[in-house]
Amino acid sequence: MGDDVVGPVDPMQVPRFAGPATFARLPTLDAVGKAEVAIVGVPFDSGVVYRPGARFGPAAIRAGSRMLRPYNAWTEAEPFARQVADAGDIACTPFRIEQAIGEIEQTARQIAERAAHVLALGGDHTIALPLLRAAAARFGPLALVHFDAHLDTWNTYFGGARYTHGTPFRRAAEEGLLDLERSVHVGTRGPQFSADDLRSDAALGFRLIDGRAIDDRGAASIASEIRELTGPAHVYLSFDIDILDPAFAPGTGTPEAGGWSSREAIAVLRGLAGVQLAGADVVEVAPAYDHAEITSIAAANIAYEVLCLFALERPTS
Ligand SMILES: [Mn+2]
Repeated sequence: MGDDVVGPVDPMQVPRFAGPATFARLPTLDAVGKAEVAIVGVPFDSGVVYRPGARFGPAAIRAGSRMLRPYNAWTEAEPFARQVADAGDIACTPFRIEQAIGEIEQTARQIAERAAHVLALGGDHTIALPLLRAAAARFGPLALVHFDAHLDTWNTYFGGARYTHGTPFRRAAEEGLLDLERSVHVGTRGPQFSADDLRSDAALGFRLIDGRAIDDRGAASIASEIRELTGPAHVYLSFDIDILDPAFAPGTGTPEAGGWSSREAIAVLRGLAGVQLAGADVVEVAPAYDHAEITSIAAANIAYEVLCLFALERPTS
């Protein structure tokens, strides 16, 4: 760790159940001024079509992150060796979705002035759109690697609602935020409205690695395909916790049976070492439906693996 890097609170000095309520008990962004990666909570859930409650996701994920340790023995990443800091929560209105989207984008842009990368903790999946806007403003169109039970490229809900947690990636595609030749949905499963859902998603240009691939060919093959697809492009990684089976993530807004285990998801993420990660989010943790912190601990560990990918990214030359 560099001399000027401030790491997590030492668990040999302060017990893990004490100390600051930041992610992994890291310093705040205000305390350190600048960071390689800023973690920010986005407590917004007004875009959900089923169970609300992801506004409490950031606090739950932070609570689930208290056991994280600074060395990933399986990828040899040291995610906190460069400065990682907790930027707190973005204040956004729960009443008007389009206003909230603007507030999230604006605050994400402000945080990006003090951090090379932003990792957001949701919040429902609506937040990916303003986060992508902010990231694309800096990095250009992004290769999207989207882990989710759902496509999230539906067009509208309820007579024309365009900004919801089921539509962010159609809006992002329309706005030119994505490199659609290098973007992929991973883990998709569950019933669709019709075959048109898949056809219209493919017509936008997304690749699909559906949920069965984990059984048919395994984590290493999935990770390899994602690495080949994204190549040297800047990647935005969006991780909806509902890619996990409800047994591994009961605390979420739109659960679907038959999902991945947390072990499988972590294996795929570890296989992505070397992708050029620009930004990321972990979304849809709704702790009111959780039990014994199952979902929030899984989400915290997913966020940790994403931080390891930032630490392992190819050096920019
Ligand atoms: Mn989603």
